Amino acid sequence: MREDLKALREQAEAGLRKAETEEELQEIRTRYLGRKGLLTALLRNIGNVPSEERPQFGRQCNEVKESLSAGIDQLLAGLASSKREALLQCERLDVTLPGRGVRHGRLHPVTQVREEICRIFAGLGFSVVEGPEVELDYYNFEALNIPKDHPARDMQDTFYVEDNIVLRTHTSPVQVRIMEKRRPPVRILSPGRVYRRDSDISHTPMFHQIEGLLVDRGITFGDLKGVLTVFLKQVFGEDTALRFRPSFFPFTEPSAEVDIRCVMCSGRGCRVCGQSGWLEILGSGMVDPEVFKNVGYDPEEFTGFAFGLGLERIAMLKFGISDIRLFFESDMRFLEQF
Ligand code: 2NL
Repeated sequence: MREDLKALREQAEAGLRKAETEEELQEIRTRYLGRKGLLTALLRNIGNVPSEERPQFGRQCNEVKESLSAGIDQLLAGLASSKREALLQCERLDVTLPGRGVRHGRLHPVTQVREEICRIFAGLGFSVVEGPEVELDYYNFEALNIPKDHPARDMQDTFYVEDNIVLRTHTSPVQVRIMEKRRPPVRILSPGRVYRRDSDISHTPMFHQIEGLLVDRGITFGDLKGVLTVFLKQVFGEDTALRFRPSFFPFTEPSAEVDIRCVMCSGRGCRVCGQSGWLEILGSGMVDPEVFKNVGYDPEEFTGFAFGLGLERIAMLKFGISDIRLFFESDMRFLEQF
């Protein structure tokens, strides 16, 4: 083999051994086998080769060309297959793995209790009404028979926004507003946030209340007892014993607090019921005639009863929770239990 062809072959083979990428291999192909490549040039100048060596030189050139081309193709194929192999490795997917669980949300315990109570009263013909949390002094106090200098204002420490504007301390003002607008019969339930300046293990400055109001001709204390009995037995169980105890509210007369037999100790006496065997659940009473006069109802024509309860307290008793502040800490470990 002529020296120039031999040198070219060795140079090209050394290049192939060093090449690591597809680009480098394509470059070698172009450099030696391209239209302006080195081997092509050698063949083009075959005229300079003595005529008796030409056939052999031509054949050898073609052999080098074939072997070089085959070498390049083989290396390219090798690169392509290891690239594919790497891709398969990193895209590997185990279809037999169990799926990732979807974490379900759930209703806050206070929401659960609110919905349950609203559902029970909906069954008794009550409809849900709502109103402002920032309320006029008039609707929160005056209209409910609690005048400015009345000692009852001390019963519920109030957040004042302005002179005559407060954060409502109960949801009764919503019911007053409804009575101003509608003639009896009225059967309403007003759930919502209320605010009092109070904070300890059983009080938070904001808590949730539900009040109910029923007004019609001929409504008696017997209706109050009947409706609240049906309601409390549905929430706490048919066998729950009840107790109606005389009480006082400026907006009802007579007034009664309703107790249930302690859900923790069944009346034997425990820490939750303060050894009394009874739990205070709600306040209630026959709507005071003064309140009716304030909304333009004739107390000689209409009577009615009203009641109010704290939702957190009900939820604490229902779920056995001992600290009211847990409801407002958004701790998932607590909330996920209900
Ligand atoms: C309690 C006591 C009560 C009422 C709320 C009421 C509303 C109107 C007229 C008369 Cl518009 N009364 N509401 C009556 C008695 C008791 O709530 O301990 N709440 C947590």
